[in-house]
Amino acid sequence: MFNLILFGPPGSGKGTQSEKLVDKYGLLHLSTGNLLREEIANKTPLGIEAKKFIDNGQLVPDEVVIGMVDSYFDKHKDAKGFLFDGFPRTVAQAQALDKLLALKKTDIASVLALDVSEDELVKRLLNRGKTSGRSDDTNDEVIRKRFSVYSNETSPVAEYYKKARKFKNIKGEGSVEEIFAALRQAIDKTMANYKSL
Ligand code: B4P
Repeated sequence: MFNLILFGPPGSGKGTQSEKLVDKYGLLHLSTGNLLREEIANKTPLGIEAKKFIDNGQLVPDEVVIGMVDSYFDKHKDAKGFLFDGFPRTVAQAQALDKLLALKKTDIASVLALDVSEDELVKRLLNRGKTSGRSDDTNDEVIRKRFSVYSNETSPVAEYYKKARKFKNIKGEGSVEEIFAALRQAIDKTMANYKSL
């Protein structure tokens, strides 16, 4: 298997680039944000619980997210690799992911982090909020809260993968195609040197 993580703050373009990357590399797209929004749309108990956190700009509790990822793995046993989008968002999630992948005798090949300035992120999210109907994108205060959660709870995940020498920064500003090209270049290089477990 070949597994990648697309990392970055809210609105950095993880969802946008993931769609293109899964097409190009034949990986399965695992977006915890999308999975949570599906649960919310279906009004499942998990979705009803998760909505309270998402509407406040907070992270959904680790055990909920990890359980959801675990059952996604169960449903996709034949995947040749995963592209993790928006997961892991805490160090506890990163440790749980390592354990789940070890059970599958695989690991993370690389973490690609999209760098975008905060001003640009706010602009993108408010813009998306006009059409997406996403409650977490329309309120300036909730957006600011998401950034503070990112810096307190999610940025330590970058350190976790830097220690494992798997972390790579990618310029996340420019056209979607320019960023896609930079990601492809980094992934092709990783693939050429990657030794699976
Ligand atoms: P996510 O669904 O992961 O979404 P995101 O971080 O808001 O956005 P993303 O980076 O994917 O941006 P996109 O491509 O859409 O999370 C939502 C919420 O779910 C979280 O806040 C949290 O509460 C919860 N959650 C999810 N995962 C969790 C976890 N593991 N643990 C706990 N809680 C979790 O791009 C944004 C906008 O920019 C779009 O409108 C796009 O068109 C535009 N854009 C993209 N690229 C651009 C470019 N190059 N130039 C200009 N605009 C661009």
